Amino acid sequence: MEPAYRFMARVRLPGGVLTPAQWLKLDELARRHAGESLRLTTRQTFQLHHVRKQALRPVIQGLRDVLLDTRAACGDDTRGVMASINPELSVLHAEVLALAVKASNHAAPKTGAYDEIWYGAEHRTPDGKASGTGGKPEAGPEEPLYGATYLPRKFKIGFVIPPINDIDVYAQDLGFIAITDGGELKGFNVAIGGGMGRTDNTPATYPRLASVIGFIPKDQVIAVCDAVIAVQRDYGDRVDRSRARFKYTIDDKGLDVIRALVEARLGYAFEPARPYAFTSNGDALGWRQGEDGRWHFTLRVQNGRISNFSDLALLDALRAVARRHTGRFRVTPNQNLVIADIEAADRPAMTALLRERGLDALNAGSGLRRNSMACVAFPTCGLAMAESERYLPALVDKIDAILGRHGLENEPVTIRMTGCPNGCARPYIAEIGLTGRAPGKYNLYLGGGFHGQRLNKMALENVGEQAILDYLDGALGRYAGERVPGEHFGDFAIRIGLVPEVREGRRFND
Ligand code: SRM
Ligand code: SF4
Repeated sequence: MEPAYRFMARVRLPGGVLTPAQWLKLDELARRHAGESLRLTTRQTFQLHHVRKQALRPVIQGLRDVLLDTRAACGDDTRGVMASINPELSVLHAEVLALAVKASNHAAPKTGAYDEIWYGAEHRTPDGKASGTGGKPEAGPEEPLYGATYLPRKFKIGFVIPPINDIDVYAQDLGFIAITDGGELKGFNVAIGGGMGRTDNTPATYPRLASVIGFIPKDQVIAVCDAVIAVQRDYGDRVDRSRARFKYTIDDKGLDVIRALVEARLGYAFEPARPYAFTSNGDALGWRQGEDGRWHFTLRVQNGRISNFSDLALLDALRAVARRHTGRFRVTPNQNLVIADIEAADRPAMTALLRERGLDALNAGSGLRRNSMACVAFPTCGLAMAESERYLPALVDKIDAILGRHGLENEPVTIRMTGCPNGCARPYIAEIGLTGRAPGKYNLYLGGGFHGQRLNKMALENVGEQAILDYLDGALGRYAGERVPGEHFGDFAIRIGLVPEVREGRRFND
């Protein structure tokens, strides 16, 4: 008898876009195999938790029925490729999404092992003998991008459309910042070397924001992916996994050296980066109209968790929406959901359905709650040291009371919590960041940039709830009284010296 092993399955969903039929299949698989729960992630996809080992094949084959898979969702390869949501920019979104899908398909490992293991597919050796059915396993062609050794570590790609930095482009190993002219996509500024993960009490590990190294025309995206990934494959640290991410390769060898290596592979130099501006990294909730006239409703999903809760049957409600919906869904990088591409004539019926099912009420809440995000942590994450998803809503209730006392309840402030220093909810670029140290204990960080442009800095180490609330009461009280018009809390925290500004990842632990 084998122990009842349980697994998490993560779907590959470039740009977070899916059809209602795909939603209904995910819903069915969640009900049958994953504890009646779906989890939207910070990289715009779905996780199914608590999947029994025997159910993994039915789950992965069920995904295949609706043209989904879990390829490269984990492992030392190119992970889920992100793309900005921005519902208002329909044409640009479609073009950038297509590039994100192309990059994801291009970078997914080409091995036949996935099909063999999960679909039971039979592979044939060059002399025509079957493998995977008791025959001698096929040696398999070498991976065109990954070679025999894959990458030293995970590698993350994202496409962003200014002015909304919803994907947190500076947290990507390789980020493409869309540059437009008169609404037409011209190309991308390329940003390299972003990442969040760190280890407590290990100063050699740190979060780092990606560096913008130049501009490329849009037809160069795949070539740039190949060149940058190859440089990390060949120069990344394969000895110390805690320093194997691309950000350390760049800092250890020097940005100019890495840029030159990438350019040598491309056979040309980057053009100078072109101007762009971001305004926020959050989602604009509620109804928006695209330039093609169709409507989009962005729904806040608390920490991405979709279950039938005691006060709201969210899984059932979204199944009802999927049954009615004729457009698409978009998972946002902030763990929210866009019910997208609704024809104007269908909007009244969708509005009524959202109200009837209690979904419209989910978008209420303070500016802090609307900009909050937590990683999964307990009970499923084996690396968690403290609660996150299950705790942040209660902590926000308490901070909301403080905000109310200071008249700040509508002020947008980003708060992100993780159950350990790995940073899965990108906490080191939040205005208020919390990372777990032990049950009930967190590091508190302040001073992150409102649109993801600046790292924050530790203000309190390894403290409990009351210390966090007391500190925030003082800091937010001063913010209410002393801020200059339009000043964000993160900027304020630095201006008045609550924490020093972190200009470089390497200085994060100073
Ligand atoms: Fe993550 C590992 C959950 C986005 C940095 N992450 C994990 C694992 C798989 C734990 C493990 O390795 O055993 C977590 C599964 C928990 C569970 O029970 O489901 C986990 N990460 C998540 C998700 C689900 C968080 C969420 O609440 O949404 C996100 C899934 C993304 C996806 O759909 O692909 C998630 N993880 C991120 C991000 C944010 C991002 O990519 O934009 C980061 C920071 C960015 C970065 O990579 O630097 C992130 N996860 C990590 C790390 C630290 C990597 C490092 O460089 O040190 C680990 C641990 C590791 O790789 O060793 C990790
Ligand atoms: Fe788990 Fe840590 Fe990632 Fe949270 S940040 S999901 S606790 S690995």
